[in-house]
Amino acid sequence: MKFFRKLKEKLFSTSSKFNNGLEEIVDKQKDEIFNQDNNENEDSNNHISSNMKEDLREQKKEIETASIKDEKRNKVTEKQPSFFEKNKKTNIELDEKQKETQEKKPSFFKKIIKSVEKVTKRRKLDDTMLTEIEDLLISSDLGVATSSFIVEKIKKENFSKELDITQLKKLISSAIYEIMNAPKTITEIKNDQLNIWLFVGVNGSGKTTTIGKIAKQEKENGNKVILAAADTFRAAAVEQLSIWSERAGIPMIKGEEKSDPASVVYKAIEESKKGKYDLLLIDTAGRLQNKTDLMEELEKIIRVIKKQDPTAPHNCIIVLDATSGQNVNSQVEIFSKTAGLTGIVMTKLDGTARGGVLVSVTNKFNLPIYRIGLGEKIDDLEIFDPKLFSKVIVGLDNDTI
Ligand SMILES: Nc1nc2c(ncn2[C@@H]2O[C@H](COP(=O)(O)OP(=O)(O)OP(=O)(O)O)[C@@H](O)[C@H]2O)c(=O)[nH]1
Ligand SMILES: [Mg+2]
Repeated sequence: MKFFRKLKEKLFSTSSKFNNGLEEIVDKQKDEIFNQDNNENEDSNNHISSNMKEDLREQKKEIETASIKDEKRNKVTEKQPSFFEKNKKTNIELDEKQKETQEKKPSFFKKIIKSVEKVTKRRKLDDTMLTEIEDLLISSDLGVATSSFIVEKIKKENFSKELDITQLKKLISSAIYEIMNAPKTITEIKNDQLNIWLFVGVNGSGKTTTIGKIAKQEKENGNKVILAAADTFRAAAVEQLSIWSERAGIPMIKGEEKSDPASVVYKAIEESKKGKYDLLLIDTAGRLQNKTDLMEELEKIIRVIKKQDPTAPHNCIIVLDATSGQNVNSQVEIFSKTAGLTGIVMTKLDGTARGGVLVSVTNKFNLPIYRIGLGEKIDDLEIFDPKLFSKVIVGLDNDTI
């Protein structure tokens, strides 16, 4: 599937971190097995089942027996000159046998090495391994609560089982899917009315870019779309939105520089109604969630919207930058209180190893992920697919699960 490939490529940084981390965790088994072999009497707090140990001992014995046989054959061969003189026929037979053994040797050893590798790349799920998985999840920005939820879930049904890397990935993936799959969607566009969507978030999270991308998508869906440049804070912000409006071929309403953003919103709603638009996308200035004056300005914008349509804004979408990691949690918390969020767009999932933050924020706030941003171009905005996401993030292929 084309989209799976794109998602895999764009989420490479996050998924390769997971992949390498999980491989390291399962691979630890290897070192432990050889340590165990070197020190039979040491306390066996090393996650190897007795069956696996037995297998390895047998394989080791086979290798030893094979090399003893080889040694014996070599000794016979060394003695051969005088022996061969007496019986040339036996000499030829022995030569052939030795050749045969040498030819067989590589595949024999290869087989053993392969089976050793296969056995060593499984690990018994115990508390140590669970802690290592939890640490990896936390370091991949899933947050402490979500990571421990996932680990508890895996522990419940799989404790003491011997797991290989794919099994482990599948368990984590299905736990992530469970979190991401709750049926949550943002408010659909209603016919025969102006739908007002407000975009909020901290500075530089990707609001303006996301609005440009959504405008194009919704225009292609057959909606009559208009933009409002309610970021009057910076002159460049209006200019930036107008570039997107041109790119998407969509009109834009703006106000005077440094004018009250609420007044721009008022004007935009009036004109959108007059022009019988289906969808008004409002761009706002980036504001840090801890700046109370700016949060009050946002409240004023919402009051103005509600005066013109008490059911609006029909969606209030927070745009979050995935590279901010766990900081997005406090952003969602505070913007939720001020603006009553209905959905999330997570941008910059491309090129960051912090994609796990999407799982954490969904688990914590139960808000729908409306779209994900996978790049700076107009088409780099995708519908969020929890099934694909949960596979890609742990490095599974599409045909697994
Ligand atoms: N790689 C990548 N970059 C993105 C994405 N979305 C936005 N950006 C970039 O992030 C930077 C900030 O984007 P803006 O759209 O200006 O962010 P903003 O939230 O409007 O910023 P302010 O208006 O200053 O608060 C720009 O350089 C965008 O090109 C994304 O999904 N991936
Ligand atoms: Mg902006």
